[in-house]
Amino acid sequence: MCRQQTLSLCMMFPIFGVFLCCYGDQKAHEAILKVLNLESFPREPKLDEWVARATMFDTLQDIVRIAMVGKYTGLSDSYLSVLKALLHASVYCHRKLVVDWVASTDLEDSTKIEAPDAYKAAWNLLKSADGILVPGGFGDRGVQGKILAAKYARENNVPYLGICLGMQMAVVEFARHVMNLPHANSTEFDPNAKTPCVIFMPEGSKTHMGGTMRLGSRRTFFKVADCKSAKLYGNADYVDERHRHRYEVNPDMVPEFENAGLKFVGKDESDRRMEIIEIPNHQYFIGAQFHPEFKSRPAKPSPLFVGLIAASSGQLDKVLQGCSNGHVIPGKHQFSNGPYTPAAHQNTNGHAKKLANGVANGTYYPNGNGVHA
Ligand SMILES: *[C@@H]1O[C@H](CO)[C@@H](O)[C@H](O)[C@H]1NC(C)=O
Ligand SMILES: CC(=O)N[C@H]1CO[C@H](CO)[C@@H](O)[C@@H]1O
Repeated sequence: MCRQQTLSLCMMFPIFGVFLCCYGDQKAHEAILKVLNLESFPREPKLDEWVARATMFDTLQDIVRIAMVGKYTGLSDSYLSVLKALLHASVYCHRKLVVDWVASTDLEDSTKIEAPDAYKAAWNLLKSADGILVPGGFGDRGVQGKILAAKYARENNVPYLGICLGMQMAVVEFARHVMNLPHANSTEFDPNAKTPCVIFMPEGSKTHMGGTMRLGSRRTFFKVADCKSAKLYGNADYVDERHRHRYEVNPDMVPEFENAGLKFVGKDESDRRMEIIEIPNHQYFIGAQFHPEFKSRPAKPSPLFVGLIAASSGQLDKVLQGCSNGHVIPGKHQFSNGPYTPAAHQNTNGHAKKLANGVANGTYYPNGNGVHA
C-alpha cells in the first residue's frame, strides 16, 4: 500500500465512499494481497451492498439533530465509537446526521453567571435537538450538566440515550426529581451520599479482570418482554455487550425506582446488576450500563442507537413494528464474543484533529466535507 500513495486520497471521501474508492476503483485488495504475497488467492470483493449504501448515503436529505452532552476536552476513542454508531444508525434510518456538541458544564447554573452566552448557546443547542445522547465518561466535571440534560429529555419527552455514566446520571436525576430524594447521588461523586443510587460494585471484584473494573463482554437478560429495548434487539432473551465500569445502580433501591416508574428491563444473570433502564411512558428514554457503540458496524447498526435515531426522526413505531414482524435490525446477529478491533484506532490522529475543529465550533457534521467519523 505504501508504494501506491493513491489510497490516501480516498480519505477525502465520506465514510462509505472511502471503502468503495479503495476497493472498487483503486483495487486496494490487489495491492494488499501483493504486499502480503497472497496474490495466488485473488477474489473479487463483493461490493453490491456497499455500493447501495454509499449511493443512498450520498442522497440523504432529511436531517436528524443529536445533542451529544459531554466534555469538550479529552475526546477519547469511546467518543469516536459513539459517533460512528450514531452514523450507522442514521444511515439505517435514512437520515443525515448532525451532531451538536454540548459541553455539559455549560448547562450548569454556575455557567449562567460566569459565562451567560455559553450557557444560553448550550441550552439552545440542547433544546433544538431531535434527540439527546449522554455518553460514558469519567470524572465529576460536568456531571450536574448531564443530570440537567437527562431531566430536560425526561420532562419534555425528547428521545434520550444514556450510556454508562449517562445511564447512571439519568437514575440520579429520576431519584432527585421524580422520587423527591434531593440527596440522591453516586458514591463516585459523593462517597457519603445519604441516598446512594449508584454505588461501587456491590460484591467483591474477584471475578473481574483489570483490577476493580468490570470489563469486556457480559450478558444482559431482558426481564420485560414488552419493552422497547428488547424489541429493538429482535425480541432476544439476552444480549452480550461490552462493559467498562466501576459503579452501578444500587440494587437495594431498585424496587423503589420501579414503583416510581423507572423500569430495569435488563439485568445480569445474578439479577443484582442493572444493565438497561427504560421509562415506559416516555417515547424513548433508555439507559445502558454497557457500551452498545462498540459493536456497531456500518451494516450492523447498534439496536439502541437505531432506537434513538428512529425516535428522533418520528420512525420509532415503524421500526418497532418491523422488529416484532421478524424484520430485525441486522445488528442482532452480532452477539458473539469475538475480539473487538476499534476501527477508529487506524486514524486516531487525523480524526482527532478534525474532531477538535468541529467540537470547538459546537457543531459537527460527520457526513459532510470529508470529515468521516
Ligand atoms: C452529587 O452530585 C452532584 C451532581 O449533581 C455533584 O456536583 C455534587 O458534588 C455531589 N454532591 C455532593 C454532596 O458531593
Ligand atoms: C471550521 C470552521 O467552521 N471554523 C470556524 C469556527 O468558528 C470560528 C469562530 O466562531 C470561525 O472563525 C471558524 O471559521
